[in-house]
Amino acid sequence: MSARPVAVLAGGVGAARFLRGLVRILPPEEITVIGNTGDDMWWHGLYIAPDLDTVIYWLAGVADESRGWGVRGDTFTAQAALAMITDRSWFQLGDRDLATHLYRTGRLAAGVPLHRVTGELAERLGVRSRILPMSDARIETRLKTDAGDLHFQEYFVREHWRPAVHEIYWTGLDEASPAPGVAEAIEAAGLVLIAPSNPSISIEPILRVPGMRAMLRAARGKTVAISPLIGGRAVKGPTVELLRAEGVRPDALGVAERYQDLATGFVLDTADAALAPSIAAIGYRIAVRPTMLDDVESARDVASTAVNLLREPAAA
Ligand code: FO1
Repeated sequence: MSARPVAVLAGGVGAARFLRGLVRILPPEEITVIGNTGDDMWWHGLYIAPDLDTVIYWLAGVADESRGWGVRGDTFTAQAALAMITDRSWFQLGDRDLATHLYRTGRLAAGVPLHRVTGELAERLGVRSRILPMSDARIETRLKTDAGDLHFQEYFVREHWRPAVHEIYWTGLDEASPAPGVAEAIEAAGLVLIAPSNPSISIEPILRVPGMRAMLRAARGKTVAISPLIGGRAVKGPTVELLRAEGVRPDALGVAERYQDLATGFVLDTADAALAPSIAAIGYRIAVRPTMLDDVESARDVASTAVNLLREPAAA
């Protein structure tokens, strides 16, 4: 089975780190990223699309890789001036990052759909892979928590994901459909990858877009998921807390069970090797290897493991 072209379901930083490896082992032009837009937010009248921007900045080589989001070396002059005017300044916008938000907001106001604006931004920054939003519709991830009903960014950034979460839900799904190009990318793919993103808050929104789960179920035989947990812990962010809030086992087996109708391959971290038999028992082919993505080399290794997993003849 040829792995090309490849479609990747992606959230933010974890997916970006993985993609940085994938584009080094496959022609970037043969990769389509289907990105989460549930984190998106109107902020100071600007439309912010954090996961799409994070993937674009990392693939363009301009990301602030230590912070994970935003542009390397960015300044925050406008942000400091805003903080003098309003206390709604807990979500920091760098000056170079602002250019992205100003451009996108202007294009959306001119009636250009999000998938086209995202393509323009990716192309202008020299990204050769195709970056698609999961949908052009306005979909919002929200959480019912001890601190109230919060937008994802209020939970994640303003409240530093401290409040206990009782329910995760989405607005805008009813009238949503996959963005143009998404169905074709999944259909044409020789391989679909579920990036090591937060299953509850980055991958789940993509799956909830009407029609998406059915398309991905049909693609199950060519789909590989990379575990977002190492030794039962996330590299960063509320992955475990949110799996618990959903009543899902907060470990790699819980993630494998969650994806079992969508994927047939699973890349598992060596720290979780003991879970391999249970994951194989629910129908997966498994590769066990270190999945930390803290540098390009390890990202390349994880990416090639995922790309090759279904190509090897099934173990006797
Ligand atoms: N994350 C933060 O923790 N603090 C911020 O001030 C912040 C600003 C920000 C601006 C643009 C952008 O694209 C992302 C930003 N993020 C920030 C990350 C954002 O919360 C993402 O949604 C998460 O990385 C989850 O994907």
